[in-house]
Amino acid sequence: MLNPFERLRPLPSVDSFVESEAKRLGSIGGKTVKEREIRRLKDYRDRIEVYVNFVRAFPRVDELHPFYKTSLEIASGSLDRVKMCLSAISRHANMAQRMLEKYMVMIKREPEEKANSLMRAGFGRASSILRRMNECVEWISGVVTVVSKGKAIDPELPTVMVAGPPNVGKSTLVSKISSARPEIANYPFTTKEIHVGHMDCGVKVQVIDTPGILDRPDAERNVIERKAVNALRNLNGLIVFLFDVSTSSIYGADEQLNIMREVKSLGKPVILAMNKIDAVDENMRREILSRVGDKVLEISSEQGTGIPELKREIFNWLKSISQDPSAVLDC
Ligand SMILES: Nc1nc2c(ncn2[C@@H]2O[C@H](COP(=O)(O)OP(=O)(O)OP(=O)(O)O)[C@@H](O)[C@H]2O)c(=O)[nH]1
Ligand SMILES: [Mg+2]
Repeated sequence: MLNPFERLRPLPSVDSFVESEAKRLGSIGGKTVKEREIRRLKDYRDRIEVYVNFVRAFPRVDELHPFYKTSLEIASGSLDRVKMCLSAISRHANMAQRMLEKYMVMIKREPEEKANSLMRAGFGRASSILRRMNECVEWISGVVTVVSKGKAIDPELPTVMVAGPPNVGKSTLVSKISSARPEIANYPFTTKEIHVGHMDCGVKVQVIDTPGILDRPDAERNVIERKAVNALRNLNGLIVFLFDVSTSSIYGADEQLNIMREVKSLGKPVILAMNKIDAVDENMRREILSRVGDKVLEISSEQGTGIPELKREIFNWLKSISQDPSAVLDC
């Protein structure tokens, strides 16, 4: 499945739409005056379809996969407002079209000398109806600009999600094990979007780079963190949780362990790995090892240490969920 918003394009604002249609009128002729004025209104009616088609092409909010539904909620701030605006656009576009049809009938019935003024009255009334939806048109166009650019994530593919606090080396790891090439930099929140790449383990595996998350309640999380939490909550798969155990780690063991607990509470399979083992802070390493309880890999995403073991764990997980384990080859 592709990003369901991928094909949507922002709408023209009503003002620019009306203005460009007004300019077109002069180029529309007809054999008689009546025919010309009717053709002008018909042209306008047909072009209003751009708004009707937009609403038709917009995925049904309640039928979206939870991951994409939440992406829309994060981008828009309110799914109710999305629904309200879609219905307002559809309603006003339809009303404007009906109004134009009414005037077309009137032009047909009335004497020819009234045709031009009726055309202008119809054009004006339909345009006023459209203007009432302009706030929604501009707002939803902004939302569409954001969501249409979202990476195409397939909720049905086997998925490995790399998660953890900011700056722990998630993007570095994703770029080592998959085709994704996310930006890597030595500051928190370098990754602001969900990125996706693939790895070939005989079967195609989707690898997701998530933004960092901080140790704080959901309600206090910023938009970037919410994108990560959305992927972790709403996509099914294996989570690779990274700790930064280097001497330059920004976060202490407590914060990192709290975030790990939150991620584990999602109830998905989790592989734990201490990253940056090449620049290890021994105290941090020992503290995390002793407090985690579970198996923890020791890796250096940058230098490749421990990556074969990590891939082996991914391979084992993949085999365990596969309907045809013999199709799973080394990752
Ligand atoms: N020494 C060492 N540095 C690493 C390792 N992995 C990543 N780094 C460095 O850590 C910094 C952060 O790396 P990123 O991969 O951008 O970290 P991230 O977790 O994706 O960061 P955000 O997207 O900001 O959350 C960069 O300067 C990397 O070069 C490692 O294994 N060892
Ligand atoms: Mg990153």
